[in-house]
This record gives sequence, structure tokens and C-alpha cells, in this order.
Amino acid sequence: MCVVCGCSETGTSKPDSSPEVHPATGDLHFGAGPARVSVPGLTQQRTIKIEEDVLGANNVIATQNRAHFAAHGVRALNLVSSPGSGKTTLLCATIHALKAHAPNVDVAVIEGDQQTSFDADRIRATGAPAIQVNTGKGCHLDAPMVAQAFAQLSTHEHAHKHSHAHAHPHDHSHDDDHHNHGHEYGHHHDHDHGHEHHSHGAQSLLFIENVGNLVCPALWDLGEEAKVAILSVTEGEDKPLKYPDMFAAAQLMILNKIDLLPHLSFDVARCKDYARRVNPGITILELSATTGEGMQAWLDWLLEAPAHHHHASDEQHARQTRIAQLEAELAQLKAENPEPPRSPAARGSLPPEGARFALGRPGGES
Ligand SMILES: Nc1nc2c(ncn2[C@@H]2O[C@H](COP(=O)(O)OP(=O)(O)O)[C@@H](O)[C@H]2O)c(=O)[nH]1
Ligand SMILES: [Mg+2]
Ligand SMILES: [Zn+2]
Ligand SMILES: [Zn+2]
Repeated sequence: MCVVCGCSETGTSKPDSSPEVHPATGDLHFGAGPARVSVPGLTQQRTIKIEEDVLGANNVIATQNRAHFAAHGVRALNLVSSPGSGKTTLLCATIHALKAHAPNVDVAVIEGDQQTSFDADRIRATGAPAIQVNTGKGCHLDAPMVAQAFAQLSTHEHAHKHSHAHAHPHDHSHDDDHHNHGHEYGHHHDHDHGHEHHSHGAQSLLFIENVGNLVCPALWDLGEEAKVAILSVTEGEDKPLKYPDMFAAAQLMILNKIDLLPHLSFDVARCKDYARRVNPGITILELSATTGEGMQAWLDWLLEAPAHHHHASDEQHARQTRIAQLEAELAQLKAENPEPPRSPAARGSLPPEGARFALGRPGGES
């Protein structure tokens, strides 16, 4: 668990991180205490407190992201996996397939990796907009990173004008049609119905490819609608049991690289069983990003499921109003507290409000 690593407050408290020892085998379990993790120099209570503070700060921003995505009609999906499971390959194939089968759907990608913009370049080569986020030593994306990356996406910039054009006039527009309250984009609004905000923006999908790591991205809410865990058949069918947090947090598991099954001794049924043991409600799709087998079911999942298709106007309206408020508050906060320049050592991006702890340690999977 990377949340608490790098904390400089060592030495003051007495460590109490003795592991549980298996009486028969001598195996050590460092996650058996109340914090479920061991941090040198920190007590279990202190560890829990730090984690709550840091994750709490993250969750505030994640909640804002979620409202922001909803206000823009964006369905955000957080793709999590170990490195090399095929996330970027799947995204490129998905973008091509959507162009052919659902050309009205906007797609944008936020790419998380420690270094390089290789993956963003691969996405941009498909024609879809992408923003690369390099986390440096950080081993996961956090909500503030995603907020900033989303702001960089030009599709967001465009959509924003729409959103803000709606956010205010709606307060006084429900009684009648005779006000001309100046929608800049001239699209029609039927205020008696629940669908007005979909009349102009086609549905849009925001894929967030997290840093390859099956451990801590499970903890970090980015404001996504769902986490999608990608497991490739070359990794072994036992991974859902070995990394249960990730598979418990995911709504969908994609079993990728099934074209390789003839060459392996991977037991598909057992893998699915393991995944359902940690998450009985998980949806599982088998797929090959390179041959395209199974792509249709994935596209169906992407295009069908979103709850925001069916939401009533009231809820949507409330969200729009709320997001306008939040954005105004955020702008005001930024104006009042200009961010100090970051030191290179702290580039792991901290949640705001004075979280003092360096987040992240590479290779959380060892
Ligand atoms: N055989 C096979 N290889 C795949 C598939 N998907 C991805 N790969 C390969 O797996 C490697 C890692 O893929 P990449 O998309 O970069 O994985 P990421 O690190 O999760 O983004 C590349 O060599 C891909 O060509 C698949 O469905 N079948
Ligand atoms: Mg990738
Ligand atoms: Zn991490
Ligand atoms: Zn916005």
C-alpha cells in the first residue's frame, strides 16, 4: 500500500509492525493488523490516520471529478491492470471499433505511466485526443492528476462552453418557453422532458489508463464511473485471489489475450471462479485486443450500461448546478491561494490541503 510510504515522521512512535506468524509453516503476514499494512517507524494507528487523511483529501477531488464528468455527459472508466496486460492495445482497438460502429461517440484518453508519452502517442495516432500523465516515482494516478488532465483535453474545453451555457439559465427557464435566455449554441430545449442535455453532446467516453500496478490503484478513486480490471491470460489465473482489492473494486474484468490460450495452461473457468470469489457481482468478458475476438461484447458494455442515459432531468439539473458552483468555488480558491511551485522531489502529486506525505513507491507489487 503506497499511501503511507515515504512518510518522514519516523522515530517518534514505536513501531508495532510485528507480522502474524503461521504456526506450522513460519510464513509471515504483515497485513494482519488493523492497518492491514506495515510501515517501518509507524504504529498501526498512526498508519491508519495518515491513510485516512491522504485518501480523504483525494476523495474530495474525486467527488468533484465525478460531478464534473456527469455535468459533461462523460462516462469515465478507470482501466487498471499489471503492466503489459494490453490496456493501450485494447484502447486503440476500441477507438477504431467505435469509429466504425458508433461514430457519434466522443472518445478521449488520459494515459498514466511513470515515464514516457509512448502510450499517449499510440492513442493520438488513432485520431483520439489523449493527455499523458507521467507520475514520476508515483505508482498510481490520483484524483487531482485526473482533474488537471481532464482540463487539458480540448474536448472538455469545447464541451465546457455548452455546459456553462446551461448551468445558469436553467434556474429560471422551467416555467415557460417565452424567455429567450440566450443559449449560445442554438440547440432546442424541451424543458418538460428529461433528455435535453443529450440533444447536443453525443455520449462521450473518457478512458483513464492507470499506471500498471495491481495494488494501490484499487484504493484511489479518480471520480470514475467504474474500474475495469484487465487481466491477460499470460499472467496466471490466480491473480484475482493474490490481488483481491483490485478485483473487488472492479465492476468489469476483461480477460485479455485469449488468442494465446492454446499455448498456455491457463484455466479460464478457474480464473472466473477466483474473480467471483472476491467479487460476486463482477462482469467478466473474454477478449483478444489483437484479433478482435470478443470486442463486440465489450462495445455493448461500453455503450449500454451507463446510468446517465436514463436519469431524470431533475438529477441532471441538480448536478449541473452543483458543478457550476464547484467550479466557481475552485476558481475562487485558486485565485486566493496560488499554488507554490513544486519541488522536484515532490512530483508525485499530492492531494491538496496540506497533505505532507510523499505518495507512492514504485513496484508496489513485489
Ligand atoms: N497476443 C496478444 N498480445 C496482446 C494482446 N493485447 C496486447 N498484447 C500485447 O501485449 C503487450 C503489451 O500491450 P500494451 O497494450 O502495451 O499493455 P499495457 O501495458 O497494459 O498498456 C504488447 O506487446 C501487445 O502487443 C492480445 O489480445 N493478444
Ligand atoms: Mg499502456
Ligand atoms: Zn500507488
Ligand atoms: Zn467542466
